[in-house]
Amino acid sequence: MGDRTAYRTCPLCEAMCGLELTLDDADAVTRVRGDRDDPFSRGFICPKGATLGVLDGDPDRLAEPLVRSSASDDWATAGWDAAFETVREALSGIVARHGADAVAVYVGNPAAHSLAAPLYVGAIVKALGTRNLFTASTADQMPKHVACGHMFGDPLAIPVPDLDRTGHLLMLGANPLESNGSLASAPDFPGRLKAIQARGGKVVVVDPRRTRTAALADEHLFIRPGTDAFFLMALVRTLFAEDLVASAEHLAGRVNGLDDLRALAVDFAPERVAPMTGVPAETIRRTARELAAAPRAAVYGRIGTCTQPYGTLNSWLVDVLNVLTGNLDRPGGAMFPRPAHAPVYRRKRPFTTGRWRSRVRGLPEVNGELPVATLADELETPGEGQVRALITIAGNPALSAPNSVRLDRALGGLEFMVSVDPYLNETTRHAHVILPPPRPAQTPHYDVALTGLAVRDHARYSPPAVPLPDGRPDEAAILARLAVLASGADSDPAALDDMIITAALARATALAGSPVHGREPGELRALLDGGAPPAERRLDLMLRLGPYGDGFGADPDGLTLTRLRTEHPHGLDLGALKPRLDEVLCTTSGRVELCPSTFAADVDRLHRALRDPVPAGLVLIGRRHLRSNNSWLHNVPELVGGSNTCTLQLNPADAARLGVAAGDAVRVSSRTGAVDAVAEPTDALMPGVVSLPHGWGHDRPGTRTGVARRHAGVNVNAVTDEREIDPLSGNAVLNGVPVTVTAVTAVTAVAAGERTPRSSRA
Ligand SMILES: Nc1nc2c(c(=O)[nH]1)N[C@H]1C(S)=C(S)[C@@H](COP(=O)(O)OP(=O)(O)OC[C@H]3O[C@@H](n4cnc5c(=O)[nH]c(N)nc54)[C@H](O)[C@@H]3O)O[C@H]1N2
Ligand SMILES: Nc1nc2c(c(=O)[nH]1)N[C@H]1C(S)=C(S)[C@@H](COP(=O)(O)OP(=O)(O)OC[C@H]3O[C@@H](n4cnc5c(=O)[nH]c(N)nc54)[C@H](O)[C@@H]3O)O[C@H]1N2
Ligand code: SF4
Ligand SMILES: [Mo]
Repeated sequence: MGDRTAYRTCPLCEAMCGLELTLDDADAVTRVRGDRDDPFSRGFICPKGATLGVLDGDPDRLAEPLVRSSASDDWATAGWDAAFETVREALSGIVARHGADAVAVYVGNPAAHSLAAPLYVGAIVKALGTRNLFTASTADQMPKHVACGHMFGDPLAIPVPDLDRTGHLLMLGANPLESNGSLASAPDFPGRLKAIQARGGKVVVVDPRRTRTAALADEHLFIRPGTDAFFLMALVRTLFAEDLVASAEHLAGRVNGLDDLRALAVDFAPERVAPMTGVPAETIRRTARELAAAPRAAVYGRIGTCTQPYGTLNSWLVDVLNVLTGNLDRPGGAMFPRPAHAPVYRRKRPFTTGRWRSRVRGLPEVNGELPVATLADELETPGEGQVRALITIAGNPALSAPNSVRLDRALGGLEFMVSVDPYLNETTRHAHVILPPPRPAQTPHYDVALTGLAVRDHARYSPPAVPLPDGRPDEAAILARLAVLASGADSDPAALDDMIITAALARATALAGSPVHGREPGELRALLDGGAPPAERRLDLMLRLGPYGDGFGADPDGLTLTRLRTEHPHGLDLGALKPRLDEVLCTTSGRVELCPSTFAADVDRLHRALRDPVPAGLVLIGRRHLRSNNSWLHNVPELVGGSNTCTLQLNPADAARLGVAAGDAVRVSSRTGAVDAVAEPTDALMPGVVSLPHGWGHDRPGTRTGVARRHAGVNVNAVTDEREIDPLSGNAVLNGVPVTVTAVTAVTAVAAGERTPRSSRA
């Protein structure tokens, strides 16, 4: 037969590059290249995507379900039916004894890169009836959802910088040269930044570390971790004070709260915030002036601005600046993508949070979930409503959550845990049943979650490149079956999809403004591709009701899944971002809320902090490396080693003061714990700031990831603090963590760099 080619969207990061896979006779992926005909990524690929074949063929990837007997703690492989039956029995028993909230769900990052999870996780949670949903979002972007929820009415309406047309980009807390971008999907982010410069534009990076992105930028401002809100407030205040607020015509009459905002910002003079932020007052003023003067500018804040005590204020102020400079919803500014699968008509409900609260700490629900920072509390604290069972889907909270050492311990105390995950790793070792999804090459792909954040509208569907063996469920089927058994039923999972499709059609036909308003749901149902797998049928439905869809025949030239698959195997370009504020706005007032009262009240914390002395002492920040991805690519030999090392970076002045040199072992301690790592002095770090990457610490017993174990590194989340959160979003504080650093002689855990630490003090 020989080699064959298949096209597939890369599922590893938010850039969503199109890949060209070469497969051999045995269906192994032998080569991965960037797909040059992909209209979105145009052939771009990074070292991670290039090793997708190695990941796909990883011998440690689980091929069958594993079931652990509580008595012996030994794992045994099991058939799918038997494994699901074990799950059903355990969950139904726990729900019967302790109620619905006794079962919690944790959903991790790869879920956002799949077709299956966005389609079925909601059904699982609904079937369980639990209020205990936790996701990686509260260790990531939840502040942005809260900010957009209050400002625009929709927590998913997140404006992205129009990278390809902007002339000025002010970027805070993002390092796309390593991360490839986040909440702004842009293959070849580095190339797009260089293009801004080539057009004569300017890129400004605000970061406590001189990252590769900062080095590429025209200007880099060091900022003390956790103080962006003061800096952003001072920019807002400068725009008002110097009469630089744009009277953008397209926003006239569409914005509330301008006067409240002006009054709120008065106290944040650049001179006042300079000692706190470390950014000189004159630099703050100039930054504001340049932002205002640029004909097309965008402000973009990412994880460095979210995972800190003022995460929501930061996320809000970023878009406040986009509004004040007239750049919201205009080309070259900050714009709302228009994904092909998301209907533009919908019922509008005002955004609220706190519809329920977490049992132990009383933290408000946000977006239907509770903060991962309180998951351990819910597992450990006895009493009615205590979590006794956990379903994890594509998550590794035993490494990724704040104070994950505590969480790791708490996972060990669960009555029952089931994990949908391809690996037996730090988290899933606590499970009683592991249900592994198939290889990426066997998995269909469409980016439900991420196309809404792309800097260019497009749609792309990848069919599985390799068929599944008979009886082997794909991830959608695994999750559908979990949803069905979570409801206590024993029915066919296909019935679940039918129910969801029926409900969606009923809603769409009833809603004025929908392309199928007034039609007969049964008639539309019959038009869906009956031969397609259930997840694909649902995707077809979404595309047909979407803004480019065929509206079930209303627009014969419109999009269907069949058309996308057969006519656009490399993906369909849907053009540059388009102004669409009217389509997304759904606040009660029908306007952009520039100064929501919840945010204004939270500004009190900034006032209080400004009255206190500027905190002294070292603070810890994170770090991402290009050839890594959170906790789960360290089993790919091609990606570990080299620059991808788990070292503690610190400023040479701090190193000298502490008496440590490059290669020395240091201990990083905080309220929650301590880790030992190898010191790497570098003036890329601002004085007073130290940095460790996350996702390491693969030395725990009972895992089956051989390569990762040999490159274990240490887990930074042993020293992050689950008590510290952004109160409005519940988001974890993972940056700006107060730590002490000391030189050590005996090393308990060696960093992933493979260099043996030598001691500085005998
Ligand atoms: N200190 C610190 N902590 C952090 C961060 C930080 O910057 N600093 N970053 C935070 C951020 S942004 C995030 S998103 C979280 C990530 O936190 P998590 O999502 O909890 O962790 P990941 O490391 O992404 O683990 C992903 C898991 O999914 C599994 N997996 C991979 N592919 C698939 C698949 O196709 N299907 C299924 N079912 N499973 C799959 C992997 O084996 C792994 O177990 O970490 C957070 N934690
Ligand atoms: N190679 C690689 N790519 C990834 C990932 C990965 O682990 N590795 N993870 C993926 C995930 S889950 C996500 S969410 C994205 C994240 O994508 P990005 O947001 O681009 O992530 P980082 O590279 O961590 O960049 C955050 C930057 O914030 C800086 N920072 C820390 N504290 C502060 C602060 O208080 N203020 C300011 N202004 N800056 C601060 C850090 O120094 C860092 O440079 O990346 C994704 N892509
Ligand atoms: S940039 Fe992201 S999406 Fe593109 S190839 Fe690399 S890992 Fe995959
Ligand atoms: Mo993330």
